Order: sequence, then C-alpha cells, then structure tokens
Amino acid sequence: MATKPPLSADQIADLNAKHVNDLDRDYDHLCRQLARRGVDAEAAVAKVAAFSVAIPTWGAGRGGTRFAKFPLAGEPTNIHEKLQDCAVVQQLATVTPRVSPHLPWDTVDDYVGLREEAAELGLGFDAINSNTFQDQAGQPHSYATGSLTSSDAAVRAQAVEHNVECIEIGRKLGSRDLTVWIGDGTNFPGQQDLGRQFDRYLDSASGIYAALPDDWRMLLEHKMYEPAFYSTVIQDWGTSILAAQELGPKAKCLVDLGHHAPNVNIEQIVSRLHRFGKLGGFHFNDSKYGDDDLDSGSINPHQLFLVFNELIEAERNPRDGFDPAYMIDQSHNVTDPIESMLVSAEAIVQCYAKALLVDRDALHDAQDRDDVTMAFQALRRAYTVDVTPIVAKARVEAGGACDVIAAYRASGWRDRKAQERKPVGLGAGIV
Ligand SMILES: [Mn+2]
Repeated sequence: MATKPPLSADQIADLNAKHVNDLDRDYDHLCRQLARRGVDAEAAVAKVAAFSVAIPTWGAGRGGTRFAKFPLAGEPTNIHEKLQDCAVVQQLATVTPRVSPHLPWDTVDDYVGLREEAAELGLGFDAINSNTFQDQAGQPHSYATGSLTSSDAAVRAQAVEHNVECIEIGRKLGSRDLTVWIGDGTNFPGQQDLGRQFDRYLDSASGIYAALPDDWRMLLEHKMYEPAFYSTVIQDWGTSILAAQELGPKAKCLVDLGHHAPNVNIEQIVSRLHRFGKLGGFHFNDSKYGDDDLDSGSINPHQLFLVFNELIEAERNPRDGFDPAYMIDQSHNVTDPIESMLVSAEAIVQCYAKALLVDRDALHDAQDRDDVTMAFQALRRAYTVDVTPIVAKARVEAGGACDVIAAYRASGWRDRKAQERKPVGLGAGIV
C-alpha cells in the first residue's frame, strides 16, 4: 500500500504555472476594490487559510438512491483507497485535512496503523460516525424495530455497545467527537408511544455519554424524516437541544443543512443553538426538495452565506466556547466524487469568505438604528463580491491548485485508478 501523497508538490506547481499570473492580477484588482470600502482582503485570505472542513470517507465513493447505484470505474472499494482519494482532495483544495470515518463501513484490524497511514497522506481523523440504521453481518440482533429507542432492551444494549466501541476506535484514530444519528421512528400513527420512545432514547444515549472521555463531545444529529416517514425520534433542533441539555455539557447539537422542513430558517437555528452553547457541528450539503444529498452551494449559495454570517457572529461572541465540527455530507450519485468534493469545498470556503467581508460595524450600527435598508445592504454588498481570487490565493499559498478541477483532470488520477483498482460492482443504493 503506497502511502505517500498521491500528487507531488512539483506536479501541482506545474499545473498552476499557467494560472498564477492571472490570479495575481485578479487578486490585486480585488484588493484595490475592497480597500476603497475599507475592507482588508489580506485579512480575509489569512482567515480562509485557517479554515477547514472534514470530508467523510463514504463521500469518496459513488452514492446511490433507494433505486440504484451506478458505480464509477476506479472508485475506491476500501478505506485505504478512500483515504488516497481524500488525500487528492486535500492536496488540491487544502481545506480538507481531516476525514470523518464511519463504522462499520471503515472497519480494519489495525486502527493505529490506519492513523499512521492517513498521516503519511497528510490526513487526520475528525468525528467518528456510528451506524445503527442498518444491520451488519454477524450482529446478534436486528435494528428492524429501531436501535437506541427499540422496544427490545437487547437491541438497545447492542446499539449502545456499538457506539461505545466507536469511541474506543476513535481514540486510536485521534478523533474527539462521536456523531450519533439514528433512523429510529415510525411509519404509522400508534406504532409506538412518542413519549416513551424518546424516554428510551435518553436512557440509551446516557449510556453512550457515560463512556465519553473528558475531552470528547457527543454530537446529536437530527433529521426531520427518512427512513421513518410518520415520526422520527430526533426530528428537529428542539428535540435535539432538549436531549443535549438532558445528557450534559459534552452533548451538543449537529445541524445538517438538508435535515429540515423546506424553507426553514436554518441560520436562525445556528444562532439559537449557539446562544445556549449547544452548537457542536454543521454538515454541509444542499437540497431542492426534501433531500440532503446535493452538492454544497449548488442550489442555494445565499443560504450558505447566511449560515456563515451567523457562524462568524457566533465566533465573535463565544458562549461556552465556539468550536463546531464542520463536515461535507452529501451523496455523489452522478459525478466523480473527488470533483464534487473539490467543487463543494470551494463553494463552502467562498461563502465563508463572503461572510468575512461583511462590514460588521456598519451592519450592527444599522441594526441598532433600525435602518433596514442599510442593514441588508451590509450583507448584500459582501455577498455580491466575487471572492474567487481570495480563495484561490489562500489555496495556492498553501500549496494547492489554482484551478482545482483543471488540475485534477490534468492529473489523470481517476483513469489511473480505473486501471489499478478492482471494479466496485453494481451494489445497492443508499447513502
Ligand atoms: Mn449529516
């Protein structure tokens, strides 16, 4: 198993050679434009350079739907190949230095070795994700009746035990967060008692919480519906924060951009959770209807900008600290997953950069004077800036690619892997 970074620094520099002069000109022009407004572009480049978002190991493979999955020649078929593809994303984009593993999908015999293998590729490990929403080969009990909230105590104990094992594996990998999402819910009115089901969740979750090391967090991810379609146990941020408050200070809420009713004001949820010190993480994706699968910023980049606007306000006013775990969480059904992650990482950083350009003094002053037009203009003037040169400047200075997609295609990575890797097979849908 080759564990050196997939691309060399010389390769990336060569790929950048024909772009860097144009980038410098565009960047200088943008600096002068922003300086006329009193905005410091260099400060934004420094903040962008310090920003990072994790990518999920499962994001390196082709996703699918409930109906089908269409494999891609050369896609990864095991955790080692997934790490290599994630390393390509990090080398070119330079803002995705950590991967978020998923158990048991990423099970190996030697986790200390896996951590070393990732480090040699320039990667660390972020939040570890448990999986009690599908049955695994050899497990004694089925999750057909739910997992942490099943009416069967033996099933609940198995689900708790799996999460505790995830913590133990995460410690070996260097993770410090456990993300818990359950698919538990009902499809029929009366199928379960809504109150007692939540009681069982709190009881099971407290068993996981008790196993958390002192410096770990338990991130509770809510989702309105799917796979359950009548009721879901942890369905919204209200239930999530109630559970997090009940469990204790190490329990935080994780907001996934796609896990809400249509048109819900997600930036306000970010603000509310932060107000009570419970914003633990954010999953980036986009959606048009009721999914959580489309690429970040592909449908509603303005919403993404407004979310970052709240995150920056939260960072400026930390309550019980501000250290949310950021991760891309989307399903790449029709693209090369590396390309989707490159484009998504860029879209996320662009919205962050735009939010950094908001004149906060002007915004707050307008808010205090109830000057609606100028308050909105403070946001609009930042949102309409083309921040491409700022983001590219930070990336190139970090050793990344000026044009991430052009560089990736020129590298020939996927074609080479299509020759080397074993075919993934048709497989099932999901993710
Ligand atoms: Mn998610």
